[in-house]
This record gives sequence, structure tokens and C-alpha cells, in this order.
Amino acid sequence: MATTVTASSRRRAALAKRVEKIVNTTPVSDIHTHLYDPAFRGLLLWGIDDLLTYHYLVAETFRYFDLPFEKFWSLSKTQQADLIWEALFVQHSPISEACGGVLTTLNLLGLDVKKRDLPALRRWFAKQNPEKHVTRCLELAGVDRICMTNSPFDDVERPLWERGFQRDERFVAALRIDPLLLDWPGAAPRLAQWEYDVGAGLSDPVVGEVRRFLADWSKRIGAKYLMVSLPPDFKFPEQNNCAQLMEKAVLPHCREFGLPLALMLGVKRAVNPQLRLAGDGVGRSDPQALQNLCAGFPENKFLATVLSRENQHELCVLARKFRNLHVFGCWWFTNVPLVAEEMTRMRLELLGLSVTPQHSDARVLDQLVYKWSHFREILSRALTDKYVDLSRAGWEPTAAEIKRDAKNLLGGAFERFCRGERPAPGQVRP
Ligand code: HDL
Ligand code: ZN
Repeated sequence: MATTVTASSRRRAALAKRVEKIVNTTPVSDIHTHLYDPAFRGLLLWGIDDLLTYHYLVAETFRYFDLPFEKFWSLSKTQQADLIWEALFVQHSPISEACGGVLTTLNLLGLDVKKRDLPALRRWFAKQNPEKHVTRCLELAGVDRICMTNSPFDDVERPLWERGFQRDERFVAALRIDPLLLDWPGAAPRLAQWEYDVGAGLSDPVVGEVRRFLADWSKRIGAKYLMVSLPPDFKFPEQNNCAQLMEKAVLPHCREFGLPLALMLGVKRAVNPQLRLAGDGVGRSDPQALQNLCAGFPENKFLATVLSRENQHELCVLARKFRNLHVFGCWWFTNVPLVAEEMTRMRLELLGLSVTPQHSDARVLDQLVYKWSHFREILSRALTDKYVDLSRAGWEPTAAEIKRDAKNLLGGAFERFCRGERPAPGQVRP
């Protein structure tokens, strides 16, 4: 018995090594981030102080001190980073995912973290060339395509798109439309200001102008998909502006342009407004709304991720029912090893390879390095276990098949879903 166990554990170890090597060398399409083309200059965050003042760490830091929120916000970024470093890395071990991620990134950048020398870290980053640092982080993370989050309602970002700039082809645009759907009374006057003939109502001519707005911006940025984050109580169909605009303007626009609509469900905005970007929370969504959309609009393609751990299984089962639904990412509060591992295994076991198990949601360039390093470990473990299960039935995956599967999961399935391709019967995709 001992001999058999040793032989099978040796086989597993050999397979694990092969899978890990393939997963680690398969380039990733990161399908949702808050990073920006370097042409956006200051909007692209990078370096140690941006890493430390990431809103995940801000939220965690406030748990360790009674500093008034407004006092913290009045500090400079460096002063905020000093407080965060002291609280989360010096006075306590940085064991949370967001803190550990900072150390993974610094370590993979070749920096010595055991000295706990923040000034020395700052000196290193201060010497980096921004353009070269972009390439270094992408190469270290193994990411060759980044989807941005682009909003015409962002007053800093909009003028840059209106002026036009030389695109970095590694950065792909996605059209974010939360204000349009979630705050129509606030969005309508802005569209009117941009010379779209809209009043507050949703008459046919107004809907036509909203579609012109969506068409103009989809073309201007070369949108890969449209996206919106939605509250836990999102219902569809519904007699409200959100559902009406989605049905009458957004979905027809997506069909006309052949673009997926990404629905990010379950976010409770401003649960604690004093935390600003760090103040959002999570709520359980009603999967019926997504079911109604997928069933009611079979010609539309829906990308979906949900924020509540409790919704993950329902989302996978829904994707089994609707081939126009593509599940993606361990979003935000689910992007911690315990939950991400559970979600990834659930998805492989319920959806096979027709899923995009992760996106980074990175807000700081350097985060790509840790977010993809941590997830690749999870994916390699889960994939290896699935291949071991297959090998027990005599099915040994070839290296080419493992490469094909990894490519699928790290962006290939997403690209095919966006193109709307489905292999003809008997045609095996590369
Ligand atoms: O709405 C979103 O796209 C979320 O990802 C929020 O931006 C959130 O603040 C975040 O960064 N999550 O990781
Ligand atoms: Zn996001």
C-alpha cells in the first residue's frame, strides 16, 4: 500500500509541476481592471505609496486607530501611507490578502521586505522609469492585455478621450455606464450638456439619443464591452429608469454593436461614506433578474460576476442554463484565497472551461504582480486536482491539452465569447 501511495503521489507531483509551469507561462487577458493606458499619465497609479493607500488597506487600517476620518483624508498620500504601513505592517503582521499582496509584489520586484524599510522602498520606486515599470509589471504578472474601466462621466478621463491620444495596444477599453443606469436624473442633464437631446423622461426620442451617446462612446474608445455594477436589489424587468434604459437603449445598442454587457451584481455603495472608495459593502443579489435577462434577450451576451459568496453557486447553475451568460472573476471581497479557491473549483466542476475564473480588478499597476501570482497558484492546484481525477479514469491530459485549457481559462474563453464564436459540431477549437 505504501508503495502505491508513493507512486501515485510521485505522479501527482510530476503532473502538478507540469500544470504549474504551463499556467505560469500562459499569458493572461485581464478582463477587468481600474488601470489606465500610460497616456492617461497621473490616472495610472503605481509605486509603494499607491500600493499602501489602496482602499482595501485603508479600510483595514481604520480598524486599528481612532483617527477621525476627515483628519486621515486631510493628510498627504505619503503621510497616509506612513500610517497604513505602521498599523498594518509594523504593529501587526500583514497577513490579510491585501497586505500580503503588497509583500508578494515587492518581493517579485526583487525588493527586500524583511528590513521593513519604507524609505528605502520609496527610494527604489522614485528611481523607476514609469514606461519601463509598466512593461516590467506586465511581464512579471504575465499579463498581455488589460481591460480598463472607462467612464464618460469621469471629468478627468473624458477630455483625454475627446482630445484623442496614441493608444497603447496592451490597454483595451470597456465602457462603464453606472451613472446612466443608476442615476438617470443626474446623468440626463450631463448628456444634454454634451449635446444629446435628452430630458428627464424616457420617451422614444430620448432613448434614441441615449443610444447615440452609447454609440459615440463605444466607437470613441473602441469598447470591448459595456459594464455596470448593480445593487443587491437590482430587479429586471422593472418599471424604473435602470431597467427601462437597459431594455430600451443598452441591450439594443449591445446587439447592434455585437458587444457583451458586463453585469457586476451585489455592491452596496457607501455603506460607510466616511471611508470614501473603501466604504462600499456587499449584499446578496436575486439571480432571477439575471435569469430574466439571459432568457429574455438570447441575442445579447452577458458577462457576470457577483459580489456575494452566497450567490456563487446560483450563478454557476444559471450559466449552465444560458450559453449567452459568461461567468467571470473572483470580484473584490471574494478575491481572498479561501473564497477564490472555493469559487474556482466550483466553476471548473460546474462549467468546465467555459468560464473566466479571474480578473485582477487592479487599481495600482504593481498589484497585477501579486493578484496574478496568487491566483495562478489557486488555478494550478485546482486544475491539477481535476486532471488527477481524470487520470484515475485512465484519461491522461497531454501538455498541448493542458496549454489549451489554461489559455481558455486565462482569456481565451472570454475572447471567444466576445466574438460570439461557437465551434461548429465536430470542429475542435485550437
Ligand atoms: O465597481 C467596481 O468595478 C469595483 O471593482 C470597485 O471599483 C471597487 O472599489 C474595487 O476596486 N474592487 O476591487
Ligand atoms: Zn472593479
